[in-house]
Amino acid sequence: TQPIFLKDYQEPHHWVRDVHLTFLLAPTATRVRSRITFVPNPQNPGDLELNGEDLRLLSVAVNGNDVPYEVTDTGLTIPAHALGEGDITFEAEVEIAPQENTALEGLYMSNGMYCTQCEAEGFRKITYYPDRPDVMGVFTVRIESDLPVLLSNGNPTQKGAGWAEWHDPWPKPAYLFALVAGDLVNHADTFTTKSGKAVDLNIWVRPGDEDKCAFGMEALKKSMTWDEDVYGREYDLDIFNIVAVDDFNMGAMENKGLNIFNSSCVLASPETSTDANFERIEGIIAHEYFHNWTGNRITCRDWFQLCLKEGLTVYRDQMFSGDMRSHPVKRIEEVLALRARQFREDNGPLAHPVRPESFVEINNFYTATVYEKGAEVIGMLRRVVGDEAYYKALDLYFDRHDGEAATIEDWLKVFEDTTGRDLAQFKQWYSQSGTPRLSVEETWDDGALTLFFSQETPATPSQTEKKPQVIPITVGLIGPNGDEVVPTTVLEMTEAEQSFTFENLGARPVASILRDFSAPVILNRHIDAPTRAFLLAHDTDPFQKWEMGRMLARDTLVAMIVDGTPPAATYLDAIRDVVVDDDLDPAFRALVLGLPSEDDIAQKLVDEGHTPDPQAIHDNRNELRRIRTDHLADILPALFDSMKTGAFVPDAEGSGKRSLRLAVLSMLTLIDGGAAARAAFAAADNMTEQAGSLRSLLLADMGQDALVAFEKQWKHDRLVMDKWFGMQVAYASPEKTAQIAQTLTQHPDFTMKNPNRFRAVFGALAGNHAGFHHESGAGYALLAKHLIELDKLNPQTAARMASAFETWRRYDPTRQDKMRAELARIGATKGLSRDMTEMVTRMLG
Ligand code: BAL
Ligand code: ZN
Repeated sequence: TQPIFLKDYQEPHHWVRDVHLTFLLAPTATRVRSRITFVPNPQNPGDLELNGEDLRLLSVAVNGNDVPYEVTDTGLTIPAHALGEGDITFEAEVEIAPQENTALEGLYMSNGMYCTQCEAEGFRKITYYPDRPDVMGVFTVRIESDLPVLLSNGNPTQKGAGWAEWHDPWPKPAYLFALVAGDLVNHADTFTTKSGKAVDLNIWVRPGDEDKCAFGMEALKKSMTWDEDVYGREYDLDIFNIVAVDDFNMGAMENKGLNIFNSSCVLASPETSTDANFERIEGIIAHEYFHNWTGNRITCRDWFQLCLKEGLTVYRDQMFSGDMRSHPVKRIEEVLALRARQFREDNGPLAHPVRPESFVEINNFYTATVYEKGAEVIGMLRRVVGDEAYYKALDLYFDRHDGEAATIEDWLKVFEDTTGRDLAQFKQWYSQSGTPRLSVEETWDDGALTLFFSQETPATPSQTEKKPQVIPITVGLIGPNGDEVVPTTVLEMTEAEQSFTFENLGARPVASILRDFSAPVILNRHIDAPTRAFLLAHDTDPFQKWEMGRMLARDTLVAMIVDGTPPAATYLDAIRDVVVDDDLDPAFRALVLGLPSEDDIAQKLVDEGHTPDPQAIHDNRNELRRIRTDHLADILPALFDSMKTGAFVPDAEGSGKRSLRLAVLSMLTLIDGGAAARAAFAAADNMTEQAGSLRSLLLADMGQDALVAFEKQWKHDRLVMDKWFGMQVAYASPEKTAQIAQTLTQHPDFTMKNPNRFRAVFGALAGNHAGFHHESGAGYALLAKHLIELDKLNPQTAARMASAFETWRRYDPTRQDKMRAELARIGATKGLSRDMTEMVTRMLG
């Protein structure tokens, strides 16, 4: 459990040229034969060092001969003196037991199917190999098994009864290796690239799921076209396979030519998937496909550079989703997610830079900071250099680094070379953790409006001193009559304090600041509620328009909680004006109706010097829901009816209408005794309406009958049942939350071995703020108990879910003691994984 450091990076002693693998598949005794050509690295001569874990070694040879070697728990080393001169042919045979692999890392089994997950360091559980991303080789794979479908990376070369061979011509690191063997059926299609190359496309699923593949296939073809049109990137193999697997730690994995997906992130049908599921599936299919260039053709030199591929690929999938749907709606959703996960991380003991400088277990760094803040950094870079330079720099990146394992330095250098700019200060976004606080004051002087900005980043673990960052601040000005007098302008802040003046203005305008959320910062700006309401009504920037409604709601809630101030008419009327405005996109109106989450309010209270009381936050938020409902009561029934959609189409328009309709339904449920929600539940012909009406009933504590009916209808469908497990915990009242979660763990369909099911129950428990933080401490104890159990089976998923405790310092001493005690209990468990040990240590640190 010693940390490793970015500063200690060294090239390997040997590079790999080619790799031949033969798999003789058997559940408890799979044989893996390898023949690997190693090329000595003249820059760093030394022993041949191979990683390997949980392998039974059967034989080793170098250039056909026996050699001395040393085997430990973590690898195999052959001393330099035994290697001879020149290239080395290394051969080995090992035995592994995929059936016993519950960690879902390396080669494992899921419902009788063999499947791999090698990122980040899973390949070392398959055979001895230099399992590091800078070592790239050309793989040829032979699979022997009676199962009908045998897949690996690259193109199929030969097959016969009980065997198949694959060859991947593109050199790749081991983390992109994949193998699948199973009784699978495919949804097939084809795609012709811009240069006329025909590509076979397949989505492989278990029999019975073939009717849930069409949407994913369309998303794949759209992604392929988009990457050609927008980034000039074509696909580079004859075949592209996607496989759906039920037991999977992540959402999906970009293995070269053989993407493996958590079935929840690819299977979709109107009856079983919500609009949010469809949107997520489209985004993840795109994300994994886009990795073919940003991740696979150009990979990372070492795991510290993870954001090089993830930040860029998230940024690309966000652009794609905006193009496919609605940019404003997508941007608001991105910011909601960023604040909920990344700001929360940045504000607590797990804060780390976008490019971490040390880690114990890399699996713990697949975080919102690396992914989502990593994408925000690219958005800022683009804003700073401009669109044209952005695409030029990307072209240069692909030209210069194709086939390489690159670094953030390489990435920034292409921007410097394209623009002539010095990006040294900008680079701090990769090294400095914490969310900058940006404050603004303004003065008006004879036709000139001056904005004074100051920035400060609070101390984070192991980083007490912070330097000023480059912050692109987008500003527009709105005149008193509501017309825009200055369109969006990018101000580039580089100092701790800096002012910008707009001159020759007729009358004092209202500034709209941080349009489109141009930087991942917390903006402190004191403007009164009427000014916020004015911007909510008149801002031409949809993000800021939404943000003003959000701020009004947040300030209203904080005032209710802190000193019992009732909601002001300014807020209630402003919301009403938006909700009835038929010129506005229904999806946008639904977002404006959304209230800040209880977790958001807790953090805001901390920022303002208060200790959050989860029960008070919950009660006041419910009270505000009731007050708003009364204020809008006369318009709700008609609005609900007018947002009814016809045949289900999972596009932006249909999903927008349904989201407004369901937001209205949850208000109606507070005044009609649940009549409309029960009727909608009974009549629903799609999962969006069915789950949405069930949610309304659960939130009003009237969902019992509907839950029973839902279970009866969907018992056979594991993905829908994940919703059933999750919703009743997510929307339970605080005093019942832990008990409901506990009872669900006794349900015959609950299993610790399926990450989706575990997350359904325990992710919902952690996400139910008032329930998890109930004063009894029952939520903390229940989660800790199950994390300890899960850690024995699947450390990666257990450790990630432990971040539920990352906010422990926010709360009162009694809750702090309880949370700390549970963390300590986890930490004291015998045989705790490296993953979990690191998480607990950092959280208590
Ligand atoms: N590379 C891990 C899964 C993903 O980010 O696509
Ligand atoms: Zn990714």
